[in-house]
Amino acid sequence: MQHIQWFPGHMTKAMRMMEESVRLVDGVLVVLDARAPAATINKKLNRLFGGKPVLYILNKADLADDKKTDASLSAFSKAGMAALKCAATRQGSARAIAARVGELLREKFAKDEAKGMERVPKLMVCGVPNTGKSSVINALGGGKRAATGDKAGVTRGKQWIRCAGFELLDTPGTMPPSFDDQTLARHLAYIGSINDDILDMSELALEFLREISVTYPDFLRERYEIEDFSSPLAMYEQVCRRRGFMLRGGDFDYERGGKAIIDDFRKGRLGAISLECAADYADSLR
Ligand SMILES: Nc1nc2c(ncn2[C@@H]2O[C@H](COP(=O)(O)OP(=O)(O)OP(=O)(O)O)[C@@H](O)[C@H]2O)c(=O)[nH]1
Ligand SMILES: [Mg+2]
Repeated sequence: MQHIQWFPGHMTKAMRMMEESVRLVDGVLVVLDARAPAATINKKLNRLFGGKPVLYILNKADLADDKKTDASLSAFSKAGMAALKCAATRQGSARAIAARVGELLREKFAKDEAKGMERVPKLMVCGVPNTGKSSVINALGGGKRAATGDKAGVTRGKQWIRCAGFELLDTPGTMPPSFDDQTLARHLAYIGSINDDILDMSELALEFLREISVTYPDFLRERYEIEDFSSPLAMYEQVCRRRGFMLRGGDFDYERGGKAIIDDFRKGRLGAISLECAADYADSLR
């Protein structure tokens, strides 16, 4: 099985930049993927925040299994970590985030106001690649302020974005330097947080089918008409058959099949799927 490891040089630089920038902000927004809240927590980053208030945003909730998202929120709450779910690309997310940020910073800003200081809150927005950091900023800023894209590594340098209620610092996605847990590493690969160029998509698709056939078999039955769940390869070949991914001579086109499976998941075409629940990783959220 492929061992997933990805920590390009620009991430070391980005971590250093965040460590320096955190002193300039009032709080931090950590954008997680609601489908993989444990995989998208970078505990190395948590240590950089130096006691500043942190709000965890379980983004892409529209693609996730809502029951599991709610169970994850309970786990965060139990761990004493402020968290909310949202879909940054949908209407209404900005208001919910702004309200929670207001609560989180209330004390600090009440003190400042008492001293006659009036200013807008400064927030650093961070998280692993592709979780929707720039999309959260665009939601809060009301317009396309920051570049977004459906692959890992769209944002490179840091960028301050001024909007009505906040000053926001967009940062490049950063990864933990090593993945102790390869199950979580694969979850990062499924959601597009790891550069696809370093991944073996066929192997990834096999692993994905192995997992999802246990947690959401009905979705596989519905979309690909899979009936034989005896092995990941049998499922894989049924996907190729169903989607017409065949080569001349009657061989399966595994390459196209693998990409299609992962892409169907990323776009939510299989259904609302969560890969894990934060409650199952309660001891390793911070
Ligand atoms: N369905 C759905 N898609 C989203 C949501 N938020 C962001 N996206 C999409 O996810 C992709 C990544 O979003 P970005 O905002 O670029 O993510 P990022 O975290 O800034 O990514 P990097 O800068 O590469 O680290 C884009 O295609 C967005 O349109 C969401 O809540 N729901
Ligand atoms: Mg970005």
